[in-house]
Amino acid sequence: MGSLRAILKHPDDLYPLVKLKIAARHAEKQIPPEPHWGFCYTMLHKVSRSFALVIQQLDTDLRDAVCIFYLVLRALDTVEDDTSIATDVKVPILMAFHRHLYDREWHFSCGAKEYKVLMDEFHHVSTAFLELERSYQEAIEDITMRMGAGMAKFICKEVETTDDYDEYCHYVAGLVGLGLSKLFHASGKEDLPPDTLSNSMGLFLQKTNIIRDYLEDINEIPKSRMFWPRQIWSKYVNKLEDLKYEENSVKAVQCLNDMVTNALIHVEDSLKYMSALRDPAIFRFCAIPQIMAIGTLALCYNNIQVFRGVVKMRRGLTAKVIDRTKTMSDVYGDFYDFSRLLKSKVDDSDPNAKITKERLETILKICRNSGSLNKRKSYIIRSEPRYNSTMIVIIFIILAILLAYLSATRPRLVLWKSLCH
Ligand code: D61
Ligand code: MG
Repeated sequence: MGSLRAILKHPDDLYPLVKLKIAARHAEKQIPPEPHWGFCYTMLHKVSRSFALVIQQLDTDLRDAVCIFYLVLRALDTVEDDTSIATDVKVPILMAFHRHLYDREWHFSCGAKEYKVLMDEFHHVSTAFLELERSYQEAIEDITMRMGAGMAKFICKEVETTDDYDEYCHYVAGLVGLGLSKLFHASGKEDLPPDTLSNSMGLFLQKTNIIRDYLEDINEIPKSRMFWPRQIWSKYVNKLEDLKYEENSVKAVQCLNDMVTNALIHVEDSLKYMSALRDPAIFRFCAIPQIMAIGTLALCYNNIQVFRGVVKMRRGLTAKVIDRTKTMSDVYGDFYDFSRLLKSKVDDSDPNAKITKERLETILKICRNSGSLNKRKSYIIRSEPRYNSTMIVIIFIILAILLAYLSATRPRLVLWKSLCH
């Protein structure tokens, strides 16, 4: 019931949360009847925590292509991520994955839970892939080939320098950006942007993931996974895992702040990429994950919790972002708010304080120069809940209606549970 407290603390989260839940249910109801497409969309909802909803909002043929693109790469990543597969088995699978797309019989069992189902029944994904238009197939095949080769390269190589770090992130996420840009272009809805901009979109998301997932990756069984570049962490500790020990807290946070500062480099390109998009659905699909990323960085910066457990934006704030991101003004506004929040956390004693502030200032300036900041109301930076008597009455009525509704239809209790999850 921890989230009930969160809703009481942030009462205006309730409306977007309910709206999001309704949208998710609606999306689930729209799952196509053919068994292979049914499997793909069901799987998409199961394996992608954040991307399923935004993919679902795209128009039909592009949506199918992006859904298959996601599942193919998620399957490839499941092979990469399974630390129990021996290197000499793993490398050839990664290298040949793009060819398996054309073979309906092919499958390779690995991963766990829903990822294992995806791998065991991969024939549904290849069947759906074979029904896509050729231009979509070519883009997906090309990116799968390049990502598989890049992942194979890094199975045998550690992320030493920041250049290695950028190269690894290019393979696993920058290429997704390149592939998506090709798919958007093939749909006839968008121009083809420069590769460097598409790459930055992916790097910004992947670096945020790598920063946030420090503990999960280092504690991976049977073998820890290390993506933080030695060139950065060696300034603070002798071994990457030392960052998680309490006696190194000060160094750990400094290293974390260094990593966040490194990720901020990509914001400028990302904003440029998004500002060139024309289709509203594609725009939302691209913008929502980017806003979540800057929000996550603002939450992680100077936060020792990154080394102790999971640090995530609260569900209500995520729901608000999904609900309110419509135009580039919303993106500038959110980047502005989160950058200001981040800047307020920078302590002058931090070894990178100056460069961090410079990078944030650059972002703030771009947002200010967009000329769209004063048109909006910030919903991100607000320290205390603003209760008034009307609000309390409204919350009470909504809760009463919800409870009455839920107790009348027992199976729907699931809705309430998932809202409070
Ligand atoms: C616009 C909109 C979405 C974008 C984009 C531009 C540019 C790039 C990306 C999405 C990709 C961002 C990846 C960030 C999350 N990282 C991962 O999932 C890691 O795996 C990377 C390899 C598989 C990529 C699969 C993928 C992800 C998002 C997509 C997509 C394919 C296709 C279409 C749309 C979005 C990470 O996964 C494990 C984990 O996060 O738990 C890892 O293994 O490092
Ligand atoms: Mg991976």
